[in-house]
Amino acid sequence: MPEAVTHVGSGKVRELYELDDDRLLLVASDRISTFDVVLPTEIPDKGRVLTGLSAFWFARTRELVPNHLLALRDDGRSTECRRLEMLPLECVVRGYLTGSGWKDYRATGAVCGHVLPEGLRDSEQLPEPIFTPSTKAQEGHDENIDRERAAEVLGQERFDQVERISLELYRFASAYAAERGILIADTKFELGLDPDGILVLGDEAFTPDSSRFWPADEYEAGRAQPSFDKQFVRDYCETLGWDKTPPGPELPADVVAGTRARYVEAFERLTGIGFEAYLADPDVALA
Ligand code: Q0N
Repeated sequence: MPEAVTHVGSGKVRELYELDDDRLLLVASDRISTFDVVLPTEIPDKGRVLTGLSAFWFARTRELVPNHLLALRDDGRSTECRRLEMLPLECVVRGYLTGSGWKDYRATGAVCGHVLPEGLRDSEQLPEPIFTPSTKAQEGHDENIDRERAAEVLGQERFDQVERISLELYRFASAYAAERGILIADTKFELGLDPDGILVLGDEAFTPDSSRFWPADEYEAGRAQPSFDKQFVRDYCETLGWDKTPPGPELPADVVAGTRARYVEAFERLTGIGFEAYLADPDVALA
């Protein structure tokens, strides 16, 4: 008998349900988006890879900051979470200059109020990682906001704490991943408050959907980097002359298989756990 659940939200590729007053169920689907469009073809096990990776990072960062994870379900794609009061901004950390950070830098020389050295190139590593929060847009792209605005929204003390924790999380995970051949160019977290006002990490963490993963052995500043996970999909889409507006194209079997293999490879490299072992018992990600 399935439990009664109320759907409380959805992202492009994940769903959130209410379990009771204190707990939510976060379910990661196998859907994939590219150029901000969800494609009609799924990548088998993608949701399990992302859920397992996120659980792995939650287990390893709990000393830095508590997180919302209560339990991993046997399906490997669903997590029971503590219900939080989410902060009204996205916590973004950038270690490399790409995406909207690169765009803002080229236009203004700064990103979210961080004035950067002159002459940085596309995808270049920053002298230090920077905290670059953004607003949560209902639809469309999140908008970068400067630190003054973010401090107004959160209050200075909470802002300082959120920035410090975000940078600590990024430094920890990016160093760990780099040793395993994956550069985490940037990443996005969602933080919330528990009923005692303690800051808690929610959502997913350090997955390829919430971060840009780049293959370290192909890294070269001065050009756009290949994506560790989505490059086959992007390359295939580019061959079609698709205008990148919905609906997106179906993916052929070889692109699906190659992409699934990249997700599994990211999981295995970062966690050191065989993906089959994760499927047999998801709790190995927490050990
Ligand atoms: C929550 N979102 C953001 C997942 C992400 N632990 C929590 N408590 C209360 N609210 C949320 C969480 C979490 N995580 C986070 N929305 C609500 C966007 N969602 C979209 C659906 O997938």
